[in-house]
Amino acid sequence: MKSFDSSTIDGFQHPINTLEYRRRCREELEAKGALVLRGFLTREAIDQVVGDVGLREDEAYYATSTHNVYLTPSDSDLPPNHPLNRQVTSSKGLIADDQIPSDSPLRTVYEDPSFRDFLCAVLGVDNIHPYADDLASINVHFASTGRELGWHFDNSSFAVTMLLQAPEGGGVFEFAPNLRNADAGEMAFGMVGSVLDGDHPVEALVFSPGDLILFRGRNAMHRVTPTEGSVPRLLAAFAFNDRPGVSLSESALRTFYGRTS
Ligand SMILES: O=C(O)CCC(=O)C(=O)O
Ligand SMILES: [Fe+2]
Repeated sequence: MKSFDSSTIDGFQHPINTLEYRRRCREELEAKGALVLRGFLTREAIDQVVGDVGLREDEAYYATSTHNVYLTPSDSDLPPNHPLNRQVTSSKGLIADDQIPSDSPLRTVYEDPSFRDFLCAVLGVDNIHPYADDLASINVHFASTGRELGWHFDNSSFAVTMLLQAPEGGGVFEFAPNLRNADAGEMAFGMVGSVLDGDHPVEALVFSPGDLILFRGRNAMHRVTPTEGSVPRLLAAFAFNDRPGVSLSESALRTFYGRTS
């Protein structure tokens, strides 16, 4: 397994092997539901990644684009303005793990044992594992002008992402923290409705290329506003599973990637 060196992760600003740094990160994630580690990837590594994957935008897959906030089917027994029936648009595209070069710094980071230990310590989990399929582990999201990611809750309990390229305008990550307790079965229809109506306060997380973001999106409703200008927003998403050897189901692969291998 590869191990990171100073050309990939800025270990001076982010001493991920130290207990003290891990504790600070964990406290901040617990307090805010989000943690932004500024300048985590070195400039050199960002340039290499953007150079590699920026060229593959025409290979990006664009999944069907409307969904409710819960990413569940709508319910025709309920009125059209019920949160289960209110549709938002997601128009970003993505490339899958098998389209990312084998020597990409994204892989160096993803596969690094110290990075995984750091994530486990900060997220408070025993172990994390890559997906067993060829598509899900590392993805790069593309949002060219006008493209966005609509309001939603994540299915997974945590997300690990890294901004690679910022657009000239828009592309803002907005969230409404602690909207519900998903494990207690809360749907928070009232508050979800007011976020969709623009009546509930939301926060914006501002991040720059190279920043690593840890986010708990199961209970925090969030979205990315439409990109403005000619520079696409590029974001890497690192996906992990709590058990080894798990693949996304065939139907999930078809939904997210339009193919199964
Ligand atoms: O693009 C982002 O910053 C967030 C992505 C996200 O929320 C998701 O993929 O579920
Ligand atoms: Fe999300």
